[in-house]
Amino acid sequence: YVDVVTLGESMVTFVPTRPGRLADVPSFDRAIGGAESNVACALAALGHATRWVSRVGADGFGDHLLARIADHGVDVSAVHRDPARPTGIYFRTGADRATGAHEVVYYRAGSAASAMSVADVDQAAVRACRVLHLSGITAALSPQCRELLWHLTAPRAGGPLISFDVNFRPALWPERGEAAVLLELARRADLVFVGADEAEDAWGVTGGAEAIREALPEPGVLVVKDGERGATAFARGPLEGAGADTDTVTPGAPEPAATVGAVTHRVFEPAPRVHVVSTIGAGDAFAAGFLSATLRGLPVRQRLRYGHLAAAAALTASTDLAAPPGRGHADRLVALDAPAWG
Ligand code: KDG
Repeated sequence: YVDVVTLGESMVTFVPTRPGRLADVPSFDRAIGGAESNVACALAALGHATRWVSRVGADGFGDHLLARIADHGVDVSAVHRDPARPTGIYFRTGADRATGAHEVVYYRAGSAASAMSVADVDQAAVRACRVLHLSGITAALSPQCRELLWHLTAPRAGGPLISFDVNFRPALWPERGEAAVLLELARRADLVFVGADEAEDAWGVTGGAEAIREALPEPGVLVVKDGERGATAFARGPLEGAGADTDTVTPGAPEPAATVGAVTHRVFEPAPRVHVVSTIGAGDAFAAGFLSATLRGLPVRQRLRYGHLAAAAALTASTDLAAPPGRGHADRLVALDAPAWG
């Protein structure tokens, strides 16, 4: 039994040794990427027992991923090796100075992880935890991966809390169709992370956090991230730790039937200002920080602050995965009052 299980594809990541376009750069450094294993590694660094469930090829890149992720203290014993399919890889540039954008090229079609399925994944290994963290990337990998997500998020009584990061990756949805799938998966989760930009790109929802909550009233906790501005959490009570430092919301629109009578708390927490080196991996770090504070029963505002601190560590590193601040240090920072926050 562990605190958190994350499930999803990881890839060996190649990052150029110098700035420039993929067309021009002469050489690459090898690193690791994969949204869900990034979350697992950051949670392990924050002191939680964590397992990552996936498939990798029976190749050198699979060996590398398993060894590096295990080095972070994550249990990889439920990862299956596939002798017939390769480990996914991807290449990306650093952030473009003018636009902040990255060039990203995936080589993952037909990968070992894209063959994850209900039959292949050890269901006991996935469910023996307090939180199961999933993301929308898996839904884009293959029909059987999507089926696996439907299975894991099916209406349930008991079992782990389901955490879902929408993680809309347009390059993985060439035939579109993401809107309905990602919305339905988010509706089935207990805790959802979504960027305001993602909600607009995937669902056409504009109007910020309130509009997203209206489109997505089901999850007990919804976190809307608004880049450098900050993040808003909506938490429907009674929620452990949702206590005194939240603002009670009386929504303009009536609450849906399932939540009539329940109080919704809304908390906005500005993000600290940092010098951004690369945004890749920041969302994963944020999810890990928020989940860590949730597991510890901290108030919602401190969960957001933990998310921001972990994200700040990722934003100031060039790799997808960066070590979050140590727990003792982070505990002191999240307990500080203004002006440190906002
Ligand atoms: O969130 C960071 C991830 O996007 C990166 O590590 C690679 O998992 C990845 C993906 O599918 O884009």
